[in-house]
Amino acid sequence: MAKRRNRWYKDAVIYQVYPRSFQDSNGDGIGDIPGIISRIPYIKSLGVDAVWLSPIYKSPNDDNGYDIADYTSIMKEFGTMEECRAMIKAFHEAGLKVIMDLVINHTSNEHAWFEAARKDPKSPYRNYYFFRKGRGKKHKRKPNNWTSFFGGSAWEYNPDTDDYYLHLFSKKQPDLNFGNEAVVNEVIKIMEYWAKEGIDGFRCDVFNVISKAPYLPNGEGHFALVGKEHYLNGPHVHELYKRFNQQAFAKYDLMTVGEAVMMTPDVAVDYIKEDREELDMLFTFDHQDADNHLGIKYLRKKFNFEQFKHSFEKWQRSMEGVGWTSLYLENHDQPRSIGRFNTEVSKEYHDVGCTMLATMLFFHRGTPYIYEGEEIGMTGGAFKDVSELRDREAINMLTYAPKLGVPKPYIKKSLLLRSRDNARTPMQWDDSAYAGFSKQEPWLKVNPNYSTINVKNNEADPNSVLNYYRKLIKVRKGNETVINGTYTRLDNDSKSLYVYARKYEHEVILCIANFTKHEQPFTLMDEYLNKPAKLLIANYEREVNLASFTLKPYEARVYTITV
Ligand code: ISL
Ligand code: CA
Repeated sequence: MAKRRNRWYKDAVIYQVYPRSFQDSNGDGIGDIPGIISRIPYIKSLGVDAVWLSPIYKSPNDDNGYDIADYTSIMKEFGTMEECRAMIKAFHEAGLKVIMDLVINHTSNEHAWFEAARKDPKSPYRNYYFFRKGRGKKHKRKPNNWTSFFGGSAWEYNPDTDDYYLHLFSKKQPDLNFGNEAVVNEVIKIMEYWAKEGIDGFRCDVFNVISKAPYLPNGEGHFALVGKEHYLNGPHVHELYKRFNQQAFAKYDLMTVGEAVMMTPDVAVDYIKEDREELDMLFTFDHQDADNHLGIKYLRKKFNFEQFKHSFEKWQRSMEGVGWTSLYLENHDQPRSIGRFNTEVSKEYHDVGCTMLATMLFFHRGTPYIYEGEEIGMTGGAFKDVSELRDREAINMLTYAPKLGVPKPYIKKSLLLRSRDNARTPMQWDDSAYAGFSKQEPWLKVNPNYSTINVKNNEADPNSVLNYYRKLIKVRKGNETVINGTYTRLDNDSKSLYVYARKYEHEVILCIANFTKHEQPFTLMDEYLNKPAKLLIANYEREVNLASFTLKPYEARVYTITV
């Protein structure tokens, strides 16, 4: 069995690029590969080790590339395969690894497999998907009661063969049938294809929903994600990832991070325990749910600080001695973090809010991910009307949420505040028109605050959020305690502070973060009193007496203590 031993990602920081919104090179308002290439020096300057690119494959863009029409060619708006090769080469020459998005739960309905399957019940591709006759005498009822992540039934009628096909996401994203050996082999071929193109890893999209219970039984309940108990961590999922690991991930030395939908630590262990040889780490969501009900981001609730801290504590402790994990606050699906998690978008507290959150995140155990624009404190909230939104999920929610009894004005407000487009607005490079992202009006509105929040301004200011990130990344690099240390939460359920310690041999890293805009007293735990302590990093430049001091608004301070 091929075994991989170079676990470089444990000492790495990874930068996520959302290609559509990163840099347009040819003035069509859409980010592209030449645009990404032109910004490699910037990415390199952050001190990160790798990039994760959201999908760049051929796609009709119903879900911005998460609907793939051909896994081995490039979306025409983004460029060509040759340009893609040049990009991979350029990243490697800059010493950066490249992680590609692997979206295999579903293809686009414009994928050749689906086009063949849809038309002809005898097609060899028919069983690549889930086609089922409708229920009832006249076959008019959907094959089962499952609902889609994007709202509504998970079944779409196919007039060509008078039946339905399953789609857990949009109706343009039919689910692949991993019960079919041919599908498994096709997918392994795709992994091999990209491995041979020289990439260094995969971010596995919704990796834990790919194995469905045989016969697709009805699900329980009727609100959101009806049917989930029949596909979340489904019957053959471990077998599948073991095979992917043997035949691709380990064989080609690929790092993997699985996007884990509704994951719990006890289930996670089986995927990421090193001797299981399945995945390297997971993206989990618990901390994202501290300001919503039922894990649904549009059902707003007031930020629950204790829940937020508890989710970090829970995952940190349960993965200790078990397997690796990832750390993130933002990605292309989540609202921007500044303005969330008790921070605020205001002149006074924007920068400290951003740097506090980054500091708090970075000293946990795991690989930190930074989402494009997070490092300059880009904000959401640019949209004034839902007509400005482009995301398929948001558009669908407008129709489906009211059907589930969520009032329309409520869902509209939620979408303005939280829709995924909030994180997808064009990257703010400078204060020229369209933020230096494009010469033309971009596919999605630029946040008007680009005239102040942009890379150029951040570069010019030694105390900017951007320059703080650079410092933070450097400080974390090679730190054995950050990589290996145990985790203990030490804030006694404080309503204002998050305090935790990491311990490795005789070193403790103590991270103290004030999640409020008010001054807060801090007293050092007895066990660390009078021990040699050294400041590692802080987002206010000042000296304090660690034994007892008052934290400034959103202040974060990290110390190394010898014990
Ligand atoms: O963002 C969400 C809710 O608002 C999630 O439900 C999200 O859809 C889920 O985490 C899966 O996300 C991934 O797969 C989707 C794609 O739309 C997302 O962009 C991707 O990150 C389907 O491929
Ligand atoms: Ca372009």
